Amino acid sequence: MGRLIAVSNRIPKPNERNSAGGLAVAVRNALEHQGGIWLGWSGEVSEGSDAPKITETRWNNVDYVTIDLTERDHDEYYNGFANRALWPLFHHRPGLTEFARRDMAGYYRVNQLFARLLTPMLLPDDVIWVHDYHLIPLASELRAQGVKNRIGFFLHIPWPAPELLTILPNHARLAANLACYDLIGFQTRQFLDNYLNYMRDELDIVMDSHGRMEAFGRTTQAGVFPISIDTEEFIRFARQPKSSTCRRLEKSLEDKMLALSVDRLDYSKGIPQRIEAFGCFLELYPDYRHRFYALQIAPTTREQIPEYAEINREVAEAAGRVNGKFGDIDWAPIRYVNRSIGRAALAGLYRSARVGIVTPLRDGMNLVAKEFVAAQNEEDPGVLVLSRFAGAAHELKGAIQVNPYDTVGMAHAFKAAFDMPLDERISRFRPMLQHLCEHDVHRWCRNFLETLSGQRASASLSSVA
Ligand code: ADQ
Repeated sequence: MGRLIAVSNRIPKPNERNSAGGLAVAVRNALEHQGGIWLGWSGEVSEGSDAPKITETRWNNVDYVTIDLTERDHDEYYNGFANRALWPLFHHRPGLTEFARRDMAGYYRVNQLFARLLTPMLLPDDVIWVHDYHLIPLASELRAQGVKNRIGFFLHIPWPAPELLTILPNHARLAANLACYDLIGFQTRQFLDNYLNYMRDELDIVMDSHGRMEAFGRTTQAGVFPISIDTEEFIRFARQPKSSTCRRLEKSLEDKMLALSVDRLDYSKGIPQRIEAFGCFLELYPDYRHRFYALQIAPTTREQIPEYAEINREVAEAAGRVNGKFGDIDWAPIRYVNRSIGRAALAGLYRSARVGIVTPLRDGMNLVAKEFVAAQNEEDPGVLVLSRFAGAAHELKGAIQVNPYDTVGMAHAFKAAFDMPLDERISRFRPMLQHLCEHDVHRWCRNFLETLSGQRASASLSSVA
């Protein structure tokens, strides 16, 4: 087998082992095993428009190649087309979608830059794996440079329903760009179906029973590859002696129950809606006053984008409103922490919580839901309240599933979660943990790469294969 070439918008630092998430660990393991290259943006923005600065670091059999973006590229490609057009639209928020032709041109320009940089580094039997919505056109740019290697793409976020995709002026070009890959991976069957329905209805291209289709003179294959976590590692983290953060939290809870939410501060995560649902819960069930704390951990992300400043304000206001209305001199229901927490400490916090509340309005997968389950104490597990619109809902059937737009429904679900007896908590938890032990991120990585390199006859077409 040839080398593996991974390409993603951001890449982890080569020696940053403990802080890297499951995805970074799994991709890095595969890279170290096969040897290869990981190419991505350095996270730095260079001033002026000189030739981009490229940095190469070799570490454990892998070349990490990063490139700085110019201010203009950063504005148009990253903040613009990727995060103000594709991200909101793919999360079904057309009202937040800002489409500018200038940004689209920047998006294609940066993809072309990545392709030009990568092409001379490639050997004929290298296998290329491209990640996420920032880089949809990369295969078509590589093909334009004459690259014949096998190229796979995994979309971490949802693929939208066809009628929403067609809002994008360049929808046909984008869908055709995707067809330049040999393998296209989606998180769920629903997102795959959205893509296939678009291809059938708009372009008259139909998939066979193996997930293959003939499109634009080549054969491409699509499948479902639900991403997961490094389950074993997370279980280990959660069983370690409690961190000082965790001890401080537990002390501050006194005898009250903890409902925990952990998200990036993003409008797709449903954070203000969830806080309002706690207000509704206290209105409907006043007996629960003084009996729990709802802790929301949500570090700011993408702060240069106006919609993210807005969500920051909305969350702070919602927390203030609910605390003002229902709080007392010695208790306030909502605790809001606007910063990130390390992975090992996070595992301990999940384990301290009676309820995990993961209620995105729309989410490709949501790894927090899986981490919460893996971190639980088998003898006394907490309850997961999970949005039906998270990709994870297709797998975690033991969760209490909710509609995050239904405030009253969520309030009832919080009550059911707080009240759930131990035997029911255990019977819901066990199959979920078993599923996560069998379907971890390493299996996800293997499945994708074996399908891409042709070692598996066909791609899986379901979330629970
Ligand atoms: P994200 O939208 O970033 O990822 P998610 O899957 O929930 O969302 O989280 C990714 C990682 O970030 C998790 O390991 C989690 O622990 C960590 N994280 C989130 N909030 C944190 C916080 N407050 N403090 C510390 N760590 C935090 C995108 C898609 C998802 C998809 C992933 C992977 O939007 O749907 O699950 O990619 O494919």
